[in-house]
Amino acid sequence: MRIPILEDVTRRVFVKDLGIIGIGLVLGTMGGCEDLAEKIKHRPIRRRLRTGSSQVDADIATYREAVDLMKALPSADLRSWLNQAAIHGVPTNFNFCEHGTDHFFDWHRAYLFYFEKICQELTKDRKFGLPYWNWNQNPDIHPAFLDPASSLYLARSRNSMTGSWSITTAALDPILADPNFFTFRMQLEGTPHNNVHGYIGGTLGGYASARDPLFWMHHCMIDYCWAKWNIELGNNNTNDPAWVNHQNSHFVDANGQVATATAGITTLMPLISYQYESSVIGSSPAVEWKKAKHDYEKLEKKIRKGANVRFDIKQRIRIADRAAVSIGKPVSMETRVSVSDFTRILSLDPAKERVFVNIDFAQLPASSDFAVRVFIGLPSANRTTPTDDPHFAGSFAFFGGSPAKASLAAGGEHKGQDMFLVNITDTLQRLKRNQELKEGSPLSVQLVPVPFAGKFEREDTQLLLERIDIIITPVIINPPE
Ligand SMILES: [Cu+2]
Repeated sequence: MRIPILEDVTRRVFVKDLGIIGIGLVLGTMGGCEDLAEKIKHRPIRRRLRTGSSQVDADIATYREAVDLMKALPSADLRSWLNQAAIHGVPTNFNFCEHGTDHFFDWHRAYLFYFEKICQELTKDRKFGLPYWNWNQNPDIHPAFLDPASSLYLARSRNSMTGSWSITTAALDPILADPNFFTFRMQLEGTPHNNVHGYIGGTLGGYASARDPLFWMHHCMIDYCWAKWNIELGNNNTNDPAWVNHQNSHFVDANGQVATATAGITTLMPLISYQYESSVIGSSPAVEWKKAKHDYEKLEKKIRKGANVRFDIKQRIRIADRAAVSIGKPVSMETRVSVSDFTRILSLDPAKERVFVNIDFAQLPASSDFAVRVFIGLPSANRTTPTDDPHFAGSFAFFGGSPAKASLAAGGEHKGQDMFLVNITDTLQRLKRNQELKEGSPLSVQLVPVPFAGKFEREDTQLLLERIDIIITPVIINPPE
């Protein structure tokens, strides 16, 4: 059955703005233009990984078959399992992936898109969509990935994101509620993304993580977080031409040819080439994706347009400069904030401005078997201080070590994220209500490294700080639909 109006809309819109090559690329096949609307309407569904669903069971079976087929390809075939993983990284280094940059989302979306196309081609199942691992709702790794006899298995340190390192609703809600594309990315990458890599551990915790079949389900969840934030929650991506036109490369298409995708084109992929089965993330409910022609048209237009979003810093207050601290014990840094700055921080309107601690590292630590918890105004904070303490603001973790920034500049190698944001707006409001923050007294920030396993792999690991600032950013108000 044809939907002539939808077809006209999609043809007009995409041909005009992205070019016919663009549509073919996003669909993964050129085919006849007449098929466009049908292909879009029946695009593959990426379902939430879970037990008890025959559709998900079928997706897992197809995925296992695809992994087997990729593992059986000759090493000269760029679609082989190890070649696919090598695009992301090899055991000694990250290769081409984007971490810690504004292209973290779009690079990984294109990487998943082409990987999914390879799976479809090898299994001849054009309807296959990668399932995603919603670690917030289904913290246990799906049993299909735990059977040592299965090609979906790889040794990992842990089999579940439960317990004190779970990806909680309390941690996710403020991140998903951040309408700024740039600060949203930094927090989603630094907190849930890095924590899952590091806590699950094994190969998934390091450079070669894409060799673990579960990597693709973890990154599909990161991609769904971006899609939920953008499409379900109505936030806008930046329309900065430098971002939109950025060319992501080093991918391999279904036929084994080298392929690319601009950041702009990736923003449309969930509307054209696949769709998500919606699910709950934190307090954000599952919602039905818009299917009616009028709604689809509006949505597509909005996503394509983006918004004039930048990472604006209205004010920066220095807390610490270059320093080396051991992960073995917590650090507390305090700064004397001028009365006017203090008044400003305490009286700002959280609906209009946000306050973050911005932690910038000169170099990533040599080990990453821990997360760093951030507290405000609690110099005695330590490993045992609970995360429901009123002074707790948030946490972040590291994914992959890195050479020093100077050598990166010289060699241009890729690396892990080294700049982190922790939103302290609510913590400051809470401490203000409790009358714990007083003008004229120092403002202190604590960094508390806490090992995932109860003890550190290497107690002597150093954190090399470049600087720590408190920054104030304007809240972006999304225009009403
Ligand atoms: Cu990752």
